[in-house]
Amino acid sequence: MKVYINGKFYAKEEAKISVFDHGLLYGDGVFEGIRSYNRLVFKLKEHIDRLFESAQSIMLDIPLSKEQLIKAVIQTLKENNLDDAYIRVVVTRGEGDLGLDPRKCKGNATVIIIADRIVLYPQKFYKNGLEIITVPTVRNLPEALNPQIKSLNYLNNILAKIEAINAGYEEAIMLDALGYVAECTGDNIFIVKRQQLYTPPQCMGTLRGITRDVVLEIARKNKIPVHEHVITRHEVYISDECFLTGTAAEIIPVVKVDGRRIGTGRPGKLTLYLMKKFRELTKKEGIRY
Ligand code: PXG
Repeated sequence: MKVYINGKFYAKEEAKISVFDHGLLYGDGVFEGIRSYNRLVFKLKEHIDRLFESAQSIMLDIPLSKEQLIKAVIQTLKENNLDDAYIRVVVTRGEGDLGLDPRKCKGNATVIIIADRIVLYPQKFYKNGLEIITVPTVRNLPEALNPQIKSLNYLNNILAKIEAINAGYEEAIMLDALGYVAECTGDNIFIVKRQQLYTPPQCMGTLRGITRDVVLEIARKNKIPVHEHVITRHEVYISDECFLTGTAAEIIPVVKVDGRRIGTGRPGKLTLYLMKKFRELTKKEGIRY
């Protein structure tokens, strides 16, 4: 494996950064998880745009232009000769001292690109659906740390993930501070009711997921009504279908929430249709390398 750090490639064992990097000391940085399918990078421009938006929000200067960063991602994929890859782009505040003050990070931000094989949920979950629960840890308040900033500070999600794992589940619903459904620890959530799609709006403590956007786009193209609307747990419990979206998970059906069977207890028709349409898109869209 070859890892990109600040313009150079290093073997995995040699790919190291300073212990004074504020990405490590404070989670002061931003990241993206991107995927390629058969040498096509899916939605690369969208991911790079979101990375720059996260950086803009935390006043972090990325020392490359968007075009340069796209080229660096492509170069990393070529160096690693992977047909299907999971790509992690990380930009940290860089090396500073032990204080919080980001002005002490005087050098450039650290840019890291890792391309690895994708680790998927077991296939049985796509076939039979996932069982999930709601956990006590609420999603970060937008007024405190806006979930739309894809920052290196993921403890909020990790705490929720720990609660899910402790209870014997793989994924969890996180509520916002008002008690509405926000999203899962690493995925957005959708429900289907009477052939219409519902997903929480971006302003309510959810990441504007790129897979979420793709699903909304597929639905609109195919005249499926979509609503970006607050959702309660009750509405999830009485939904006909439920599924999660994310770059790693793609679209994954949910068949049980907090012990309530969703719909028939099997992956729903509309969910399966969207999964098929999504797969078709990943086969033909993207930047080739
Ligand atoms: N919500 C959150 C909180 C996320 O972290 C998504 C939604 C889906 O967004 P995209 O753009 O990928 O459709 C994410 C995705 C993991 C993992 O291991 C997940 C994400 C990042 C890193 C790891 O599950 N983010």
